[in-house]
Amino acid sequence: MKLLLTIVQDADANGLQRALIENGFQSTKLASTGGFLREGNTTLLIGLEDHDVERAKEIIHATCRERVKAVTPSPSITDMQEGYLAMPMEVTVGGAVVFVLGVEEYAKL
Ligand code: 2BA
Repeated sequence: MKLLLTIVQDADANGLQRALIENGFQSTKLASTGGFLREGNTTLLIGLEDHDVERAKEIIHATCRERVKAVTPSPSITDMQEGYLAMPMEVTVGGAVVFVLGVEEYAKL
């Protein structure tokens, strides 16, 4: 058995959960925050059989879109004192970041 720890953008989360249910996969949705953008994102825990991993990854890939986000880094105090202006930059986020973890045991107690 495997656990797909799947980080997606909030805008894709409901559609992905719906697509997973339609294809017979269970998932648990957690609110999370990205370390770089410090914006909310969504982490889905998806427990499945080994032979279903590729099918689930296809569903994730088909559902989650890449988006370009504009970010303006917060200047440090030194930067502000020296009059530097923070330059906006663009980062491409998503579609999804997926960690495939081995599951030692799955129990409902
Ligand atoms: P964030 O950490 O908020 O990162 C958002 C996007 O910013 C990333 O998109 C990436 O394109 C960019 N980025 C991240 N760190 C950067 C840096 N040091 N310099 C320039 N750009 C940077 P994704 O790669 O699609 O990641 C989306 C979210 O997935 C991340 O949100 C984070 O919550 C999670 N994630 C990605 N890689 C991870 C990892 N190795 N471990 C844990 N979480 C991860």
